Amino acid sequence: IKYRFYQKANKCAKEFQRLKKEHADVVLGEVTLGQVLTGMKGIPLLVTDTSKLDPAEGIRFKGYTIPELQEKLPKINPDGEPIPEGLLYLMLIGEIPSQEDALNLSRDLATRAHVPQHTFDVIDAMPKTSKPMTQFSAAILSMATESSFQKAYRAGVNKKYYWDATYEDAMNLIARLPRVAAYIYRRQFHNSKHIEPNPHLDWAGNLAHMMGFDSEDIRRLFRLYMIIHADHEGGNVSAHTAHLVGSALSNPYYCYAAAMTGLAGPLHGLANQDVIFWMFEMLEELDTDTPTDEQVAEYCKKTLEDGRVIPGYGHAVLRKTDPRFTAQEEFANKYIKDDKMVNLANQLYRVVPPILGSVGKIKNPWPNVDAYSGSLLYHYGIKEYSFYTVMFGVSRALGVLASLVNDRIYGMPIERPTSHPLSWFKEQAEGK
Ligand code: AMX
Repeated sequence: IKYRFYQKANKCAKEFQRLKKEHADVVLGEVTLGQVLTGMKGIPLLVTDTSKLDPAEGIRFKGYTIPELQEKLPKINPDGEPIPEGLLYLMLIGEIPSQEDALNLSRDLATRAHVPQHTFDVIDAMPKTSKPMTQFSAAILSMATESSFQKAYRAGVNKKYYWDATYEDAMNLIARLPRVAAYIYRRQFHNSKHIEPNPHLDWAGNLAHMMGFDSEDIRRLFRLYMIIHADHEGGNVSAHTAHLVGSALSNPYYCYAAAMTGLAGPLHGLANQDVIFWMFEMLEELDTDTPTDEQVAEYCKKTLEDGRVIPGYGHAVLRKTDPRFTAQEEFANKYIKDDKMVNLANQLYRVVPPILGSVGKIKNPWPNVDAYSGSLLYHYGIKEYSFYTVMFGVSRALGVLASLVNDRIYGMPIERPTSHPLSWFKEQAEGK
């Protein structure tokens, strides 16, 4: 797999270097003050090959939509969802893998899954009051002791081989994350009664197993979950953070720990916890499990009046319903009958968009991935929602770390945009 990756990526690396040399003066567009003051939205600044996000259509991974991936990627169970290892292969190599390729990658990850004891010690040393995402980020950072990249750099390896050690770190880290996540889950919510990995299970199935869930239904959900959260092009906070930190040649463990502290923000990955928290808050305040549309609408308006966001709705790029939301909605329609939280997620989809649309300033009133994921996990018995963002973090490693290996094989330089005091921008807009 590594050799196949090298053959494909090396061609792109040469293209990257050629474009840099021959076309550095090409103008890509102009930057408005509005873009600077609204989080650099829409400025084409990053090279990311794993996936591309279209505002209307949503995400494509190497050109494939989510429904196409569900159809084409290899499955273990023909009635189930594809295994995420197939998506990792696609993002690394650019081709839909055969069943054998996906299973080989799965086995490769299983052989890399050993987590060092000191990582468990670091987790155990933290108070149980520390958030699961705090424990997750610290655990990832603690594994930097194992970094091949750090060792290679110290040994003076030529920079044209940095990608090789980065690849090793990326694959080792991806392989270990399910064990680390499940350890945090069992420590926090199951009295530290840990469950050893089963080397015969796939990556997502093993995460479910180590968390204590062994049904085929949950494996199906986890495989879908791990695929839809795996990547969202390069500009989102977690992906961009890993890329930025990596541009200083920090090792992949540092990069991904930093990315996870970004994912832990409520406007990004923490929204998947906030949604379910807010839904329960609503049911409690309305004192019913089956509120009317009018009651839900009133509650949403109150949330806005209180100066809070409606979690799970809106997006910095998307301008339509997120296809990751739709994939989960279809999953629920197929496999779940009459569940309180799933019903409420469906009801919110009816009620929230017109309310957000009427506010005026909100560019996208439609739901994102986080509006549904918590309801599904809750339905299948994973009720500890302070853990949900950790699951997002396990999945996001697939795309972000595949991109990081690309960054090193392309020979990407240190990232260093220019900043100015506010007065400079004022002068540009209004003169002295
Ligand atoms: N509820 C209330 N207000 C919202 C809103 C929502 N769901 N979405 C956007 N707005 C507000 C913004 O806060 C902003 O207000 P301001 O001008 O007073 O600062 C205004 O509308 C314009 O924002 P925007 O250009 O439409 O969105 P953005 O790119 O600034 O922010 C996002 C995007 C996702 C942070 C925002 O929609 C939001 O806060 N949503 C709720 C949190 C959420 O679901 N996050 C998860 C996103 C997906 C992910 O990363 N997992």
